[in-house]
Amino acid sequence: MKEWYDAIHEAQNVEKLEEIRILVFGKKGVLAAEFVKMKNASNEEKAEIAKDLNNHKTTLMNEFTARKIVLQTLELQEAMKAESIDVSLFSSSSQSGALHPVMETMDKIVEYFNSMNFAVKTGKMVEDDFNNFEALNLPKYHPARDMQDTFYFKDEMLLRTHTSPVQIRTMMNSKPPIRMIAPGAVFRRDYDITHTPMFHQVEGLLVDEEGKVSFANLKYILEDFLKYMFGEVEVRFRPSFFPFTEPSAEVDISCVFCKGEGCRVCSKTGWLEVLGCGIVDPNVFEAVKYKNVSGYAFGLGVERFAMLIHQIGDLRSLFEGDIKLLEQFR
Ligand code: 2NL
Repeated sequence: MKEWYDAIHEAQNVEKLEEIRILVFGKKGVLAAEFVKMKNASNEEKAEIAKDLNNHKTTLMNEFTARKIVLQTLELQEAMKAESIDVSLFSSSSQSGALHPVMETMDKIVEYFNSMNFAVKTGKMVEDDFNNFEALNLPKYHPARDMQDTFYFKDEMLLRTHTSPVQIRTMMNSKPPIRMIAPGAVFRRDYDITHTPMFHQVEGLLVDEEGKVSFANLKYILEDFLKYMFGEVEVRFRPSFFPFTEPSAEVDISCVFCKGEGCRVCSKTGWLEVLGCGIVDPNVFEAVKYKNVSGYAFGLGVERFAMLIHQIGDLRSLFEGDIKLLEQFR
């Protein structure tokens, strides 16, 4: 039995120890064989042998248990050493993101109007008919309300087609004067080279006592704003029409690509349209129950600004999430 005791004591790993356990304590093992041999002995001898064998069995079992704990502990330590992570090693560099050019452009626009004391207001993207259309002098059966142009839900709810509902809600909830911008996502059923079903707008609104707000005030701030955004460009105002302003104008800058020489982007005109604006129509003030006030308003598409600032040719590339494009705007 001494040799088996030594074998257990010197086993080098748990696997080897298990082999020895089967050889010693197993059904066909060494101890079992000794107990079988005992059958042939006399009764007195049997008692003597059995006592002796049981003593050996206990000694071997104790050693087996002790050795198993030692080996398991050692193997666990080995495994922990092998699997541990060396935090002092250099890691592979992780990629960092960047602000999307549309958001960067929006931030710059907001920054300008903030510096001019315009409050930034946001609202809900799901709007109702009154705030998106009715209050903006877009009555029932106006073509802009067409199912073809607007995403409708049931119960006359819709995805806002412009951020104007934010200004309407602000006027409904607070007294004049108002000096605000409304940046955010808007939705129209349109998809081609120059239109996406979702895009971003910044609209502005200024309201004060009747006679205090002029087209000249509007012209001054928009010219200053466009020079802040595009550098030294020419700015021109063209008469136009919007249901919510009267008079209305569209604003052009000299083409940032050809400096007004005439190119593909400006269709050889030398000018790029960037803004719509005007003096708030009295029907809008009537809808929000404002009396004896005057105001100006304007609206612009942020994607168009981003494209002109960064010389991006196709509007749709702003919506594809292409890393190669986005990495250029770190
Ligand atoms: C454009 C033109 C414009 C407005 C938006 C507005 C809002 C209220 C009252 C009056 Cl609450 N007007 N917004 C006015 C003129 C033009 O946007 O071309 N946007 C991309």
